[in-house]
Amino acid sequence: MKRQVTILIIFATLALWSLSPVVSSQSTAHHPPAKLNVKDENEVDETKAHRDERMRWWREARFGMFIHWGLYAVPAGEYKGQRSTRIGEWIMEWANIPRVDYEKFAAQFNPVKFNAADFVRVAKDAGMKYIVITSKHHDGFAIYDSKVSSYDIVDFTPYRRDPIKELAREAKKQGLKFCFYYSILDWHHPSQYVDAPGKDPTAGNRTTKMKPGAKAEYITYMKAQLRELITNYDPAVLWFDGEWQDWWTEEDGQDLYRFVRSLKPDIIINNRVGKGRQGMAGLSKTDRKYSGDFGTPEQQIPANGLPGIDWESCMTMNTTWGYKFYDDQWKSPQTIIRNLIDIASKGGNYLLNVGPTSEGLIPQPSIERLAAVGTWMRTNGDAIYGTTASPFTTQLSFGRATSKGQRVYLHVFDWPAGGKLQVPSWGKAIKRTYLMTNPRAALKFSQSENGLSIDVPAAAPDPIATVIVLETRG
Ligand code: JFZ
Repeated sequence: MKRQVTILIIFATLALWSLSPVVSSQSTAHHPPAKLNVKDENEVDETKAHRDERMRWWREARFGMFIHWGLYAVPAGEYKGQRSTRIGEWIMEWANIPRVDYEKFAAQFNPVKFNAADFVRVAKDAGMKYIVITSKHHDGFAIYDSKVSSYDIVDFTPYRRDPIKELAREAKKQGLKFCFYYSILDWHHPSQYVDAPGKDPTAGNRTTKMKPGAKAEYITYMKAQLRELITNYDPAVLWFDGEWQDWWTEEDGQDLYRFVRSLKPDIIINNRVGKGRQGMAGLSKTDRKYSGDFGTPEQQIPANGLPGIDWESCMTMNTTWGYKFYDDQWKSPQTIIRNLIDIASKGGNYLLNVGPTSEGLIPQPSIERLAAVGTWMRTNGDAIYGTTASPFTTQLSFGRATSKGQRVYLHVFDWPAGGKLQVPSWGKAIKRTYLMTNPRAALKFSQSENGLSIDVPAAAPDPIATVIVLETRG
């Protein structure tokens, strides 16, 4: 025992020691690392230029793939004959499944059809620039090889392999950023239990209670897993979730944020690491400074963008994140493509979800929709990647706009009858205008104080969204 304590102390000292140079190289010379991510202009240890540099790839990317994959793919939305309109990855909660019973799904989690190269190819062909996959969801099950838990894919399933290792390698190989989701809420960890009427204490619940004295041990466990994730897979983003527990504080969030950045200084972390999130609208509250680099609207798009605020809307293609075999309420390709445009026109990113099966396949309706987005993006990607929000002060009646350098991109949803597109003025003179598909054929236009009138073809070249490029005079 005494020996274990000594060894622990040695390890802790080594760990702290090994961290310190990373932390200090991250912070500017005169600020102590403790102020990392205290986003007060007077206190930041990171200059605006440094932060812009850290966020650059993410801001340019605009479009990523969310993957919710875990044991919940086995019941796939049905338990003992019971189905629900609720989300699939919450089945341990809505079907009130005790830990010992939920664990049994692991015996059937055998994704032999999983192919990392195919997964990444599907994302890449859709025009996505990054992938965020659930390393551990609320159910506590690690989909990667964790050495600090046996509740993981290698130790607990017949698959006995680590699919995440392959996925991370493939993403790098194909030029996509690889990122992790990680849940703070944990329905399987012994530190937490459910205290709710009619609920099994070991089932899932929206909130858990923390056993007295167990929180430090749980945080140590989380940090050990996060250290594995960062050391072994080198993620570009950590996407936390499940932070709404009353036992999780903003101070805990700031500590966790610092910990993650100390392991990888240029990593990007969402606002669900702390307590800043304003409900499902997801942006950070403004009453004080909160931890996290970007806001996380969920299943919604903010009515207006917020200049200077980074955010990412995450959305499903049907109504669930984790696979449900009977959910057939699929959004149309048009809705998905227009959501991507709408989000970009407001200065945000779009994180679009797929929920693979327990065999390791992305559902065919998702594949088809992603292919349609890819077709649109191959022609029009320039009007999305690296763009910033619409320069217009009001929303355009016919669609949306994005901008980049000397160009404004009009995304026309509702094609005008009569061959003329009327565009409000925003104070810049237009040099030239053309369809994205045909840069050499200039469109005729006239400009006055009231705005711009462009001569366009009679019929919409692309009924989903036709991009018209405006070249401005600066
Ligand atoms: C969260 C997760 O719970 C969900 O499973 C999914 O991962 C999504 C991306 O993020 O969404 C929430 C967050 C909070 C609640 C419900 C869903 N809530 O408080 O009821």
